[in-house]
Amino acid sequence: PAQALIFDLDGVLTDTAQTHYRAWKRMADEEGLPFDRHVNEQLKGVDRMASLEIILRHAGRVLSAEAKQALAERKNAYYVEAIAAVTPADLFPGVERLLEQARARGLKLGLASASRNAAALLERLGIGRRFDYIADAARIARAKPEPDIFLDVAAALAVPPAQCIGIEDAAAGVIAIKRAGMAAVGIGDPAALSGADACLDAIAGFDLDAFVSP
Ligand code: B16
Ligand code: MG
Repeated sequence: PAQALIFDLDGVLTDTAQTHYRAWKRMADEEGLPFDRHVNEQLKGVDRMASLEIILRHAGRVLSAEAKQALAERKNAYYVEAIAAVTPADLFPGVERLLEQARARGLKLGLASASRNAAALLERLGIGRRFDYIADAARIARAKPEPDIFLDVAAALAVPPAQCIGIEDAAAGVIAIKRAGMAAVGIGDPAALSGADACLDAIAGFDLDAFVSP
């Protein structure tokens, strides 16, 4: 039986996938880099620098390491500015109830977000204290789709990976969960998340009885 739920953040607990998109789009427009929602799909769950590399590759632009650093920092400044306005009302419906129910069943709760802004965002959302462990993306060796961040969370929770359920909205994240040897619940388009063991339209549809025996 499952002993832990390990959540992704952006696109699973709140709609910051949109916020990331708008911050990248603002920077890309300023730089004359073609960038749209189709390219953005490839950025979900991918870390900051790797996201920029995808945008630059798509635009056919080659830049120095310094120039890339500056663009990544500018995007992050736009993102940080946007999440300053986040409140608990920005949680997706059903998140607080799910966290409460999982806690009542004795499940451990972990967070496996590639975002270096994850802890700050959880505080803004008012759920920082609900998690037993929040991975520090800056200290994870290999990004999703490698399993490192999910394995780090499982180890910190002292739960074997086979007893963990990972919940992700990104293709790279679902692959990371499966490589970690966990069950994967995808949130979003099943066609984009084909490796998931189950797929839901939104986190509100997560039924603990269906995934975790009572
Ligand atoms: P930051 P997740 C990921 O978070 C986002 O999906 C991805 O779009 C973003 O580039 C990445 O975090 C890094 O975020 O620039 O704030 O460090 O989906 O893994 O919760
Ligand atoms: Mg995500």
